[in-house]
Amino acid sequence: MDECLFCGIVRGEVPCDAVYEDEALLAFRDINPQADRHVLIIPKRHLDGLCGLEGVEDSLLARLLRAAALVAKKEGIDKSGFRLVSNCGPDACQSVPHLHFHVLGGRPLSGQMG
Ligand code: DGP
Repeated sequence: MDECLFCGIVRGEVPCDAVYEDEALLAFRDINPQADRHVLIIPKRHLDGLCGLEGVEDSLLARLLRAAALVAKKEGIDKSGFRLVSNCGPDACQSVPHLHFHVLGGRPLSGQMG
């Protein structure tokens, strides 16, 4: 997946403002923030999205979810609250086909989900 934007970020070819990294995951600020705090969490390995998880080890998926709480704490929004979103496919406006979770917070968010 050489042409994948987020794979380019993982390889360091595309700059990012990283907030957390380990051997499996990278978290960095969204280039177009939709909230005061808006961080993307991605697996370093390319996965297309939520519908491409067949055969993916559960431990990686658990790490992604745990990283959301870690990032929220680092961003100082674990107590005030945050939202975790993963857009999947065209109706959800997924624009980058590399699995990612949005961590959004830092202000009261809309009660509307769609
Ligand atoms: P989605 O629409 O759910 O696929 O979210 C993709 C997000 O990726 C979108 O909120 C904007 C963000 N994004 C796109 N290009 C870049 C980039 O080059 N750098 C960073 N940091 N974020 C990007």
